[in-house]
Amino acid sequence: MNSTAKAIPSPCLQAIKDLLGPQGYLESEADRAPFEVDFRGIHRGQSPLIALPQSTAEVVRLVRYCADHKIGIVPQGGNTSYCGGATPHPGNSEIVVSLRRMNRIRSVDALNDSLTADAGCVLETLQEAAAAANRLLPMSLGSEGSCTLGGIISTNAGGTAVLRYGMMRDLVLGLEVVLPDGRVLDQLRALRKDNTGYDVKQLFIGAEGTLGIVTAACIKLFPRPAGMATAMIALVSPAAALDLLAALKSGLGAAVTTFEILPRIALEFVCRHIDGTRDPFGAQFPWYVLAEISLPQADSDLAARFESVLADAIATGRAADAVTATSEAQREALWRLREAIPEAQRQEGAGLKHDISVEPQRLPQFIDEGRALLARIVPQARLVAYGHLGDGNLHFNLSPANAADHSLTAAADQARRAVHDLVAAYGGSISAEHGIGQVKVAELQRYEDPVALALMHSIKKTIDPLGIMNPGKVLEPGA
Ligand code: 2HG
Ligand code: ZN
Repeated sequence: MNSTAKAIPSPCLQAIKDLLGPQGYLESEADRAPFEVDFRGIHRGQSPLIALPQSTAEVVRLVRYCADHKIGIVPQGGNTSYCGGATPHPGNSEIVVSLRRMNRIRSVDALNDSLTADAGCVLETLQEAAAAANRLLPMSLGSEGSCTLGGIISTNAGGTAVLRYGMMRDLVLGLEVVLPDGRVLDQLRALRKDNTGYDVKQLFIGAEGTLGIVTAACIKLFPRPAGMATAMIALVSPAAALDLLAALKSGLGAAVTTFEILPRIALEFVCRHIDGTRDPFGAQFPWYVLAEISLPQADSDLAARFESVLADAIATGRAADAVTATSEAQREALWRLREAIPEAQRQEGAGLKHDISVEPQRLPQFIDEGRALLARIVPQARLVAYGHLGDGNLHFNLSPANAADHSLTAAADQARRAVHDLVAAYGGSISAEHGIGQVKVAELQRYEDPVALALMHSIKKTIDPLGIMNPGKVLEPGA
């Protein structure tokens, strides 16, 4: 099943509509439109019907029907995939399934630090429910106001606190998944310990909907931080940033929650395009880090200890300057400088994104080599390398020189190949947090360990022999 598959015949569409009931689908062109294009407007497809099931039982009926008639299914959460992972192919051969009507929080257990909810719940709503129980749901990312629990599980989302709490994979305790043949994998448990054979649920985390539809999940909560300190630190180089990270880790240990790096050009983009932002420093520096530390208990000493590590870093030349937030408003203003980078970069013209990771200590050298490579291939383009330094994950992005510069678009394939070859030489990942979707299917095929790739294909064939689940995403169909 692929993009050349036939359009779904009308009698099948009618049967699906009957099965879901009048509230259970969207059909008009205007209603379907937002589901047929990714949020960046790069990938466009067609789905004759957007299914909106309201229960796991309805998802089961829908999936069974699609399996019987070999109809492709594209699960879609908040539709913020960077890789076209939730966009249907053209040709009206696939049904988009949105669980947005399945948005019930089933339970919040403060004793076991866990939350169980339907997959259609929006992340922000879950964060609020955790906070109401005096707990922290540590997953936090730019799209938290729209992304859904099912989406962040299916894409194994990262966000800005991975350093401390891990990725989504680390936060899931239990899952409920409707398999491509309509069976339900019922592992919706809040067990902290379960060593019974293979951890099957992990297969569905990060599978981008290619193995089934996640319908509910139980996730870990944590104590709410009572003590927190945030600073932006100016630095001369990424190597100096890593030195600072080491100093923070030895001075404050597990309290280090966020360590995000941004180059001068990213700060300039943000200050140029995003209302209400400004450079917090009086002078210009080549690099900046947004660092945040947090502790579950109130600690009057925390800010002082943080500041003393920073003061020491400045005194010893590891850092050039630092600005510490003294109010929540200042904290938000510093965070805005980091979180607004994708939007600000978008406004600088059609760019090229690389979501890469290498071991953190190798990043400075990677940046130098990558910059030199790109200077040869796309000399006019501007490198905007920023991201989750503490996780070894950089968005090694490029922006054109100006609106008239089309050299980047023309040489995009060559530039991408060069960056990914370099990543491979460093033993890194060509998709650290955004997944594969439809954009990186060939890249996965090219760079993944062949044994791992063969296992992935066998798993896909075993769980989805008809290839109806998110066809053509992650793996080449029928390969
Ligand atoms: C971020 O870290 C996101 O801000 C987006 O992962 C990265 O737009 C990007 O390249
Ligand atoms: Zn990121």
